[in-house]
Amino acid sequence: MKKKLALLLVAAMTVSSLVACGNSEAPAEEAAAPAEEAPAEEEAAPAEEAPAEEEAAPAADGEVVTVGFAQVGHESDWRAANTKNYQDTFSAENGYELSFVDCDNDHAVQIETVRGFIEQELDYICIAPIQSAGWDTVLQEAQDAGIPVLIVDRAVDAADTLYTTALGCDMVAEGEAAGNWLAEYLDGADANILVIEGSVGASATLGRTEGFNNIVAQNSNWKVLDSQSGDFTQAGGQEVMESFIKTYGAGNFNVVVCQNDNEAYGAMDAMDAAGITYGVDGDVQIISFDATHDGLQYTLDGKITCNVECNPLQAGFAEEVIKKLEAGEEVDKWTLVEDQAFVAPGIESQYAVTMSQEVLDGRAY
Ligand code: GYE
Repeated sequence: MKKKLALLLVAAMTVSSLVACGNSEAPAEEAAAPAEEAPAEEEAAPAEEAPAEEEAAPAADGEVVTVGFAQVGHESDWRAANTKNYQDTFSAENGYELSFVDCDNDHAVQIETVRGFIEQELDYICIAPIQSAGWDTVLQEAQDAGIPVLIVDRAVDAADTLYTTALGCDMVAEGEAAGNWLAEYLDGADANILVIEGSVGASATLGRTEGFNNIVAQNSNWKVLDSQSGDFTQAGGQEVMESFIKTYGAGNFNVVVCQNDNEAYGAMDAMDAAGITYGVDGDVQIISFDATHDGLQYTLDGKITCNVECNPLQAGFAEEVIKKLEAGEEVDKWTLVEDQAFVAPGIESQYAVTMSQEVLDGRAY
């Protein structure tokens, strides 16, 4: 069932508008042609490096397994680590042909990308959904074509009968972890909170917002003054924070929740420019999500007081599912990628690990 010829054709085609680089928001192309990108050719594996053992090969028959990955985009450090992890895992050396497409945060492009994968009759399709809504039709198409679909990182609203498996972090639990830590830290003190949300309609945004709001509801002296999307980017975080500062004024808020590290960097720049102090010794406590290496450096430095992890190294989970399917085994409908929260040095928390240089040194992304 492996479509080698189709793959060769795919390899010859490149839709350059989708080979995104830099942080510019490319205008949405009308969802025209299916968006294929040439599978990343591994720097030709040296001949002497023969594949280790037969049973290590993912395909039972020794054939290359073709995998399409419709990735969200390149909005954050988290995303870059996630992309690299997929490219490293689904490599030629490991017996895969990966068709990777950066969908540049455009839902229509992502749908057409999946349609392209279906047309190419790839063996497996991984989708990191930009938004959770709007998936029923194309998932049905994949199912009709008999191609297993893995929903990765973010979730979809569609019935779980429309895809094979889903994997990722529990975003609601992440939001609740942030809220629980804040309640413990403030110990009854008032909170005037500004929230910089992630991309509109993304399950990561919806879940973190819902989870945090669950804890807000338990604290009558907490007030969420405003909640706006920073699109998971540094520029977005900075822009939203600048407008918050204009609207609410320094001194009128003491907590800023950024739904990812890149937004936190932008928010810190905006507060620096406005002369607002933040961090454990400042007037404003910053909560962030992702806990990437740089985000955790800021946590170690006491600038981001609490950073809730979401582990981007998820490709191994996807590969495990694919290996099981190749072997004709049953797979779980849902795989949880576990995470934990981190707090600045000097803070003890039942909800989070106190940051240290050692923790930072062990961070691979
Ligand atoms: O938090 C953010 C990225 O879906 C969990 O997407 C992911 C989020 C992550 O852009 O940095």
